[in-house]
Amino acid sequence: MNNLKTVDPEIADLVHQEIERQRDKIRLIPSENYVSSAVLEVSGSVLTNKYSEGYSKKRYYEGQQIIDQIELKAIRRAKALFGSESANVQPYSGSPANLAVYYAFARPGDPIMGLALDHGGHLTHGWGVSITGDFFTPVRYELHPETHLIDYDMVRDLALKHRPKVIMAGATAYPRIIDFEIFAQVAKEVEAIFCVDMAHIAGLVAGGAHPSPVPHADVVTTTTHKSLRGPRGGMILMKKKHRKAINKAVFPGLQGGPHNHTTAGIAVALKEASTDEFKAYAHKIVENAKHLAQCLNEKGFDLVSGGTDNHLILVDVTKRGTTGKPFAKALDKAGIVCNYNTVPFDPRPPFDPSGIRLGTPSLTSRGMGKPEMEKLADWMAIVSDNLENEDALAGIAGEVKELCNGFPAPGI
Ligand code: DSN
Repeated sequence: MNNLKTVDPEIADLVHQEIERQRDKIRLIPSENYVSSAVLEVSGSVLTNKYSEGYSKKRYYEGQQIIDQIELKAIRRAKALFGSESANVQPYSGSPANLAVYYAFARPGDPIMGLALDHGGHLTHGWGVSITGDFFTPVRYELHPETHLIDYDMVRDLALKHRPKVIMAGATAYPRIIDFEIFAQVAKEVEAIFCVDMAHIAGLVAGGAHPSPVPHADVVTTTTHKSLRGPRGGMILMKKKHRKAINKAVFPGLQGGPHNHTTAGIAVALKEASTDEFKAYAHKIVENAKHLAQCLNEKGFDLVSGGTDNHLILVDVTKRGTTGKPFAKALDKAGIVCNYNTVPFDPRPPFDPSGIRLGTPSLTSRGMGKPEMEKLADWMAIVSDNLENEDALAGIAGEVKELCNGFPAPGI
């Protein structure tokens, strides 16, 4: 970054510090990853200089000879990788992608249905502080109080009662496989559009490590930067019959010009995700998550639903005499980065909830495996017994850094 160093040494220094942070810590936030050097290069390329409102061959500005080819390649690769009939690669991220779906199929005040945020859903699945819960009428299904699995009876009952225009499946903090077939049946019964937000699991779906929602859903939204390991961006896959409505909702409905440097980054990530190497990566993410879950169980941690089927683990830490926030902060000091998170039916407030949320996409990108999951569980147990012991936390941070040295991160 020699040019950056010359022009703006302060920002250059901060970027360098972030590189070191990402290099020296174990990153367990399940929505984060390390993109490849190829994705980084194209994301910082001259493609950022071009405006291209519209879609390929139907743009509002001239000079699209190259951009059209890039966007069409991204679309073709998305369709091929996920087996979808159509794709829109322009959403700026997951939230605009979800908003585009509601805008395409519902009018203000119409009911839309999604998993409650405090049960693992996302803000844009109709939570009150989001435009999606404010401009539409949210109907929220929850998890079953005993199993902590999605309460599919509740989904059906609420759908029959409220007749939502859109039924959203997908989650940000749900460690189990979602039964897309049941959702599709319910949506059919009430004539709703069935949308799956697969942002968290897109990489697992691409690699065949999680059932695909594409055959079941009318529309599938996703971010491109989580387990899919692409740049910060969004994508919508859909049945051909919904292409016109979705494209119109994305542009001109919600957005202006697409971020072409991101579109190219998505194209590159989709190419990478169609390799056998990526398939192995996707399966390894799940294997690591299951092993980490088992090791944490053995250390006496209380896991929501008892374990995991995907990339994510939700831990209720209250039985270890702490709460989510102080534990997450102590872990960070020990070089292990996660986020505090509510657990289902959490009696505690979201700013200091009962749990933490862990995920394995990033550490798997570094090539870590079972022995490292065992070490990680050991460290987490020690941290939980030494929340305020700065020396112990600093000692673990040193060991974590040493371990990380042996597992270089992509792009760094
Ligand atoms: N912020 C993302 C996550 O961490 O799950 C969801 O968009």
